Amino acid sequence: MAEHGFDTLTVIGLGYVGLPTAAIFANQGLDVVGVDTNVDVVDMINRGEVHIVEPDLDKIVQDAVSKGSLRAATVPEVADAFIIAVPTPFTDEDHKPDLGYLMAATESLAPVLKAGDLIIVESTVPVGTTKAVSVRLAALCPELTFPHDNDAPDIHIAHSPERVLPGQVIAELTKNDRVIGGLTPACGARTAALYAIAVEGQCLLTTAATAELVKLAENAYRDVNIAFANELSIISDRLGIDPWEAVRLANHHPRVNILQPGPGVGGHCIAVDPWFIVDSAPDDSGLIRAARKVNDAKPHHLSGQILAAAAATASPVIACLGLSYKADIDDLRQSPAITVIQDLSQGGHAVVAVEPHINTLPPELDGLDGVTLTSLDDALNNADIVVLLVDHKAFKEVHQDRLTGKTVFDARGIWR
Ligand code: SAJ
Repeated sequence: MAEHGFDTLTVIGLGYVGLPTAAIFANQGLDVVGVDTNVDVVDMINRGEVHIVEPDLDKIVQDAVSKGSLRAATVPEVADAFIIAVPTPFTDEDHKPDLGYLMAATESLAPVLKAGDLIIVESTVPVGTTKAVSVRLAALCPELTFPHDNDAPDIHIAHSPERVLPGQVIAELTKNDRVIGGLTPACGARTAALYAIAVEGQCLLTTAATAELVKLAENAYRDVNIAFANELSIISDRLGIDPWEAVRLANHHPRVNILQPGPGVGGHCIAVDPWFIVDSAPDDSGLIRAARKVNDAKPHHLSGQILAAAAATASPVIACLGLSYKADIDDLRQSPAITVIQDLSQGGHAVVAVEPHINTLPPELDGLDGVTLTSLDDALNNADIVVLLVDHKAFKEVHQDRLTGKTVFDARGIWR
């Protein structure tokens, strides 16, 4: 056994957090198995390929697979430590946390657990979930003791939320400080020992419940601040003021740092996690709920403006540039761009969508009346109205001459 106490690691969930985490530990000399229920993903990774657009990820995965220190499988294997990094979405109807993937991942560990193992929940979860993981495993593994009711348990369990920013995951995985909440202090210390193998940032120890709230608070903080910028932009529209200029000038104040208005907030984190706080304390979370509503309403505000312009043009072709939830990635989850296009299609308009990072329309848009996916060139040649929804690099480089004579909505403020 290596001096730090870990030879083998199993990472459950090979998404944008789990896969780079697995590769980074494998490149530090651990024998790592990555687990995913998607067989195509498992096969790709075992060929040394990746299924996610993320700078440098392909290289570190290829390195680890070719060295033999990383392989993928569909079920967990025996290991010294387990990291759970599966999605924790919300239910569409009432914004309740959906812990189905997390509990399935938890239960999948029961057949392989042995005394001395460490389990780390990296998925973002409502307060109390890490303890619930321990309680569930205790029910499934009566021969082992667990930390929710034992100070010297056979199994250590902690929450250490991921904090990486898509687009710069590899650097942030190693450099960011980590909050580590053990169910007992020993659980926290053991978790810090594991991360110390690969993380240069500080490991900050606390309780599991505090770590759970810290992660939710980080994303709710950002959501509230983006909501402020988005509300300011709606006010600016009404007053005929350029919101990006107003934000830029306000930010010259030494204690003001307003975020950027945009078409709304997307992604599987900031648009989701604040609801976990609202769900835990519905009567005390008015500001957090209001911010979610402002950001969810923003794409409809934008589509209302576009529909008004379209009504003044005979049979307009509307080009929508960008489908992903933010720049230079291929992730379309909760993307405000999709909502805008759905609204425009419902308004009966022809929409040509451009997204350099995908080849086919996503299910939410596929089959919608008048919506097609095309190239940037084609869209700019044929459109009467051009809507910039994502500040992808390729769109920043569009020459202003290409927009002459067209009605332009720049929802990211990059063509001003
Ligand atoms: N956005 C704006 N204006 C801004 C900043 C962002 O409209 O000034 C929009 C983006 O376009 C996007 C959305 O907000 O639609 C979210 O993007 P983001 O870049 O703010 O965040 P994510 O969702 O990609 O990643 C966040 C990060 N959290 C924080 O910055 C507090 C990341 O560190 C977390 O690890 C990640 O959530 C997560 O997985 O929880």
